[in-house]
Amino acid sequence: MARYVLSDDEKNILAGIADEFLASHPVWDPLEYADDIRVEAERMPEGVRRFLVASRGAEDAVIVVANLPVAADLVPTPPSWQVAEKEGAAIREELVLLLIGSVLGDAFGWANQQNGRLVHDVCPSKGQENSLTSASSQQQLTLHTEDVFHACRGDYVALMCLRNPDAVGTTVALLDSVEFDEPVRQVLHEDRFRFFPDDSHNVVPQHSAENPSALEERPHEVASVLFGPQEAPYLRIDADFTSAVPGDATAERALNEAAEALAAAAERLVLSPGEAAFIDNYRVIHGRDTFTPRYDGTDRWLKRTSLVRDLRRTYVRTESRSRLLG
Ligand SMILES: O=C(O)CCC(=O)C(=O)O
Ligand SMILES: [Fe+2]
Repeated sequence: MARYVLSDDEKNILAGIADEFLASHPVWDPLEYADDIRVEAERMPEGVRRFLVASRGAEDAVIVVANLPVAADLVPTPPSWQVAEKEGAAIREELVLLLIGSVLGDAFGWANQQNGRLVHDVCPSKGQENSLTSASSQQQLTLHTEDVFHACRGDYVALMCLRNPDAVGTTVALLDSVEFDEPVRQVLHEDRFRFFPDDSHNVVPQHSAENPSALEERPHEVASVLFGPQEAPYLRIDADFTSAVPGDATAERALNEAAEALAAAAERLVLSPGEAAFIDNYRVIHGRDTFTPRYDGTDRWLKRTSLVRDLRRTYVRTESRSRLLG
């Protein structure tokens, strides 16, 4: 894990850049402003920029930046992302996340997730306690590759913490920390697995405990779990939304083994307010521990976005010149 803690001076400079940007762009439209935000990021203090560029080059598994500015008078944690969107909650923090993230990659969103917003809210929501989405709380969020189903998923999932009063852990498991036996490793490198859209994407048919077979009907990709350089592979896996192709018992065993080995290797990262983690979505899977939601405005609250290293590869793949996929 690579970590950089801004000095208070650096924090104030970053807050100043964000305030100036918002004063000159009164209507917050991050999809529209993403390129301008990268230009402004050049004004950030050199130390943090050098750190981010070096970490990107080294492909550090988890990149953490701490002591980022968070408003002293932060509004109460919204009860859902829908309310956060309606109220424009914590916009300056969204901008700070995009400023830092722009050094690592291009932010993008999904048309069918959180209403096509570029930056999402992660907060517990009533009725979602046991869902398989980030709005859950009382159910463990299984280790996953973010947006495992899509070839254009992010190179990084970016999480910035605004509140975390009960020190709830984000779980991370590094591919580098596990070793697979040879036959299993080889199977994981073969196109014998199906990757389905998760429940945070507003896809039909809706999937739930009552309707598990709905997952199978969702459009999906068939690909390998491990890919890229044999000596230092990348991975995609989400035990809840990945399965072997029908009838392939060997692939199914390999998948279960991989999920178990990664779960056993999981570490805990407790994000504090003002701390952002950029999780390498090709080398690390992540999830979250359970917690008891408060629903009184003091709950855990993160801002989230996804970053690709080069959006133009996405344009080629999706045949659409858009930061919004799907
Ligand atoms: O809440 C967390 O720490 C992680 C949630 C998550 O997996 C996500 O927002 O993508
Ligand atoms: Fe996630």
